[in-house]
Amino acid sequence: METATQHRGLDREAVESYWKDGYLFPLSGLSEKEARAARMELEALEREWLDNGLPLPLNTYKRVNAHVVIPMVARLSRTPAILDAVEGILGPDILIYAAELFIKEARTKQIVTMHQDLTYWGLGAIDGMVTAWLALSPASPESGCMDFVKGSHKNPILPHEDTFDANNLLSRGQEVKVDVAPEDRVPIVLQPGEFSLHHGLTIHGSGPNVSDDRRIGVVVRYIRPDMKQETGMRDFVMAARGEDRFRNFEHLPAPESNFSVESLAIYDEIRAEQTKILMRDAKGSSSVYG
Ligand SMILES: O=C(O)CCC(=O)C(=O)O
Repeated sequence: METATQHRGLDREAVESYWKDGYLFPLSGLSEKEARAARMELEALEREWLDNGLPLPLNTYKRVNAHVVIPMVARLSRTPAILDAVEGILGPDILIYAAELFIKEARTKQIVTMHQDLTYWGLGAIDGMVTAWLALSPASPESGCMDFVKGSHKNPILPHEDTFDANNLLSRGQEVKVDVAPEDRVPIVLQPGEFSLHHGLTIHGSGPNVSDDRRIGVVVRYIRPDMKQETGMRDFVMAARGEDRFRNFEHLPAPESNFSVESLAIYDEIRAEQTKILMRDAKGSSSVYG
């Protein structure tokens, strides 16, 4: 396990707490005003593009690799305060591995079963990946905020079971085969503009949104450039900060306009490659992967 040697944007205590617990929150990413503006921009995009002839459902683009086709997601993935905190964990060289919008509409049954992110990604049980979850609306137990299990990142990748449940926001509906006691679930309450960080092995999940508002999370996975795709298949990143001296991943351009022809073509290529990695050995199919 890493130790607290780097701490730009995070003090030593915060870095130590991340490595001890496997997560850190709440951290400030955007002001309330900036978070409101980002939510308005997203909701304008949803109105404009919901029924606008996209090759795949809008929800697929939002849920997987949104940074490839939506400039605001690429921009939010490079939010300076988030990168400063990530730098405290990963060091100065940071790549964006994935960015996703995890949205639960008001009063819906969608959940995320307890899981470890790194299970199917082919990157191994690594310390060099951290996820930032940025709230654009209140994340609370009522709205279905994430729950983390403290210290669970010290486990290896544990066995998971695929459920392919339609109410599960995960691609395979995967669930870790471990009983998590309700008292071991730490609710990650965030106000709009705040974010949490979690380790790729931290066991986490979230319940349904029983509130009257949408629960909107911008979820960005950052890696150090020395990480590798262990399956030997092609894999992709977008530059965030510092340098990539390893070139273990193919670099993607940040999109310049929403769903441009070029970015949609890149999106399809990545989706086809990542489906091979993420859905390998799957016994069912996913609505977001092929
Ligand atoms: O948004 C959620 O409820 C879960 C997100 C998640 O699993 C993740 O960020 O790794």
